[in-house]
Amino acid sequence: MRIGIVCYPTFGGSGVLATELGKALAEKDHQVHFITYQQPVRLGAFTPNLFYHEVQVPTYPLFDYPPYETALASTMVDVIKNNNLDLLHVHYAIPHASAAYMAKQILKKEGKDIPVITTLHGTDITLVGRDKTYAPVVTFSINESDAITAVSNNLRDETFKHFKITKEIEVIYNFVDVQRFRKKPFDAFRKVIAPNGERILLHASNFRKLKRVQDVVKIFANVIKTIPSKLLFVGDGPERATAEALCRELSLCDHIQFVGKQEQMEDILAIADLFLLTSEYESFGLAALEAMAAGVPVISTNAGGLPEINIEGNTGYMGNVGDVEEMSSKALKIISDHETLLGFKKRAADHAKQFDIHNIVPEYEKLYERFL
Ligand code: GMT
Repeated sequence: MRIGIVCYPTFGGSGVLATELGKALAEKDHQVHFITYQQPVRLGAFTPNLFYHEVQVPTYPLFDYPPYETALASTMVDVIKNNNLDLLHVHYAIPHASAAYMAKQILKKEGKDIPVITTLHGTDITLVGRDKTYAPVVTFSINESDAITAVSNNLRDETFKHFKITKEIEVIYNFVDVQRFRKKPFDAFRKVIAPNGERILLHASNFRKLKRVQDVVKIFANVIKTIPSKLLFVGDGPERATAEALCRELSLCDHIQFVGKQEQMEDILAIADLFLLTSEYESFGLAALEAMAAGVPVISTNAGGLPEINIEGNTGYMGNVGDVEEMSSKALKIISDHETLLGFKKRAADHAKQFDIHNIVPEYEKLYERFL
């Protein structure tokens, strides 16, 4: 098949998932064309069957806001026509689904019917998409897609709750390449972070408000009172400064490191003992799934789709949003005792296998085949 993939090229979960999907499809001999404004961060080195088309957005003194969506739709038309694509798969509704609708209409006039599949990822529905500034266009373009998928049952339900959707939404869970995340810890790296054998706690995100990163610091402050430990923050974003300020306020700077955006998550996860995800909402929580695949148990909130991947008392534990005390005591339950920790690590790794790339990518292929 010849497939166009449209996504955000950044470190966000939707872009990561879309990129990994494209790479997996290319390995299975499909021809994959990424259409984005920048090379996706996880795309890596050149691979046969993988193509990248950059969306150029010319500026003009008249434009306070250069019309990205128009440039995107035009690039879609160009790439679909010149590469004779069979279908277009857009990740994250805004503005990808509406640009795809526009491209589809243009191509229809020229006699080509291009099926459009829209995958909903989370904030395109629960936060940004619901804003009345965007909602009419989001609703319309989702309904005009030939197929709609959501990354969890929770996101599917949220979409029906907040938008007048007239079509079926199919749930295709996010996936992880289990093989890639099953890495042996690099001892020298572990020693640098935790020189005295301390437990290593980890949080990775884009530090948006909704991640509640201050709760991560507060949980760590409770944990370190009982268990010698270190906390690693991976990623960057608007709330990083607030989290750093809280570390200083609580005199925890010697035990917490902010390492910024990192591409080799598997190497970092390999040395971690516990992953913390304190979000107010996660449609799925791909970062938590990657942690589990690396054998790292998860303490998370029970918001959104997180209970669909983090199994209470099995792969980790959950707490209500903001309930720092509950999440702290559950964190201690996991890491206080070596045998208990090993049990959680093993079960987390085993559970992640059901979301393995080899199980989920065929679901997308089956969906695509329906439109050929
Ligand atoms: O969580 C973010 O801030 C990034 C966001 C995105 O759109 O890139 O992630 C969303 O999509 C991921 C991949 O499907 C999910 O794993 C995340 O849970 C979801 N984020 C939210 O729902 C907040």
